[in-house]
Amino acid sequence: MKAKKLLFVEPPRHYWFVMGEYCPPPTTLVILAAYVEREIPNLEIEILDCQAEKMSWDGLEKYIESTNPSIVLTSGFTCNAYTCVKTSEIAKKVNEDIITIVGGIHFSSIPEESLNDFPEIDYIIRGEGEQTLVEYIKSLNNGKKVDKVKGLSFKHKGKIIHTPPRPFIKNLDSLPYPAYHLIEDYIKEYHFSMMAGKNTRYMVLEGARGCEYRCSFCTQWNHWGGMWRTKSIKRIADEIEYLNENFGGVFLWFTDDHTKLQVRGKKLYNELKHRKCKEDVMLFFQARTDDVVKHPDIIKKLREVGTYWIMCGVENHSKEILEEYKKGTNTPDAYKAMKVLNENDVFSHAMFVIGSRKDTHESIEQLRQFSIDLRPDFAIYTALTPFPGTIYFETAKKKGWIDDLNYSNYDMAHAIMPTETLTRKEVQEELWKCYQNFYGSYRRNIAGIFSKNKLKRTLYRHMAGQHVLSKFRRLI
Ligand code: B12
Ligand code: SF4
Repeated sequence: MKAKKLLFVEPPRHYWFVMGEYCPPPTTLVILAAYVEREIPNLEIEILDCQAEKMSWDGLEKYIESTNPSIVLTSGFTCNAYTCVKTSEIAKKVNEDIITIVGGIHFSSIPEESLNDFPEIDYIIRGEGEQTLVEYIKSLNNGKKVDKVKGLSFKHKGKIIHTPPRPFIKNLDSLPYPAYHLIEDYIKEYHFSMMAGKNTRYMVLEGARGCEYRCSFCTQWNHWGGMWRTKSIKRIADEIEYLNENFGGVFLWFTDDHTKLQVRGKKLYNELKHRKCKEDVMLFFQARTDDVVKHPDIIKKLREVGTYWIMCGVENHSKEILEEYKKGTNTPDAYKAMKVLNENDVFSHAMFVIGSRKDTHESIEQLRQFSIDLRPDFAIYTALTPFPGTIYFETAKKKGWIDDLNYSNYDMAHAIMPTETLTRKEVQEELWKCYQNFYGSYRRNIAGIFSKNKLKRTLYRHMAGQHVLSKFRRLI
């Protein structure tokens, strides 16, 4: 069989209630589709975004029936991996001959388990997807055996085959621009109400892949081979300009897990400062607290070229817990980082994790107090989640700590494990108390709702309007 038509599907999904109402572009799919489009020009390629189309599972089935693709492809991480399985199941129901392919961190981390549990998945593309996907299609279309393609997992005569891992792409600038042109009809739908307002166009772009740190709860470093690769600064600035000028992208969220201000911050400022788009865009980055602290001057400069929002993984106040997480940061840096962001009018977003084995009612209470003392504009509390592919997952599995094996709950809002002294239910309750403590404060809410800062006003109205607290309460 030859592949003539590829259908990339962003399935119907639940959004993450903590961050309210949003519709994200299917970033992974536009990145993959662009590469295939360039490398195999005669292929018909389509991206169906069920979220933007507001299409149900029934609608998806009818769509697949009417378009008859040769291959259906989906991407997902742990909490939404089931939507990839369901999409593959529907494709097979419509036509058994449709080839189903999935990829991403979750499936790459547990290919064996996934192929055993879900016979509707034909292939898992592990790790970096672009080259493996193209080689797979070329092999298929040239009648060659696919077992020579690196980075694939599949079942053959009842046996699971994992081909050797694929080396990573050396130069990320060699990747084409994401194929937003394939989803042009949907573009007006992409927004992130809480972060930028319903009418501000939200797009996601990639400046780098991977991370050199080794946090025990994080999947990213492992997925990307424990290294950090960046596009050139010129290329990053060109992409910002491209999305802004061609597709009206304004709120631009960088996927980069480790921004590395030290290496790229100043250069990015120099590259953007002469470009007109800097006045129109709102850039969102993730940064480590130690990186922010070392470079207050760069934060100031990046603010001048459109950086509105920086998210820092503060994680915890306790030295022992930070060590357990192998985070390599400390609390003095957390205080300084929030101060640097606040002083430079960059919206400060701090992430916290509760539920370490050593956590007690008292230690979580201390974390709550710490998170208030830090004075971030926005605090998000999460439950320690043993994502497949993390060091934590392996340990937790071995020691029998995992209480909830339903991956659709692995969204960091559900408690998955107890601690040494708290039950899972108590961890869930503590999580609710964290939000209650930060967002239930009458004084802070009034100050937030009437803040001079537009982002802060939008955020506090969202927290009140979306009933985030009561949604957390319901999880207990
Ligand atoms: C942008 C983003 C979001 C956005 C929008 C995401 C979206 N479009 O749905 C928002 C803010 C909404 C979001 C929400 C959440 N997110 Co998020 N998010 C990201 C982020 C920063 C970028 C994703 C991205 O586009 N990456 C770029 C692409 C190119 O990388 P990629 O998907 O891995 O794809 C490559 C390969 O993996 C492979 N591949 C992947 N899929 C496929 C499919 C096929 C067919 C093939 C061939 C290949 C292939 O090829 C690609 C190119 O090489 C990632 C971190 C990261 N850097 O990836 C976190 C991340 C995916 N999010 C994460 C989490 C936990 C969440 C939330 C639960 C909330 C939270 N606590 O942060 C919610 C869940 C939402 C939901 N219910 O679905 C975790 C997932 C961990 C895990 N193992 O499950 C990540 C990894 C962050 C982290 N550091 O841990 N997220
Ligand atoms: S949590 Fe952040 S710093 Fe730690 S490994 Fe993951 S991406 Fe890197």
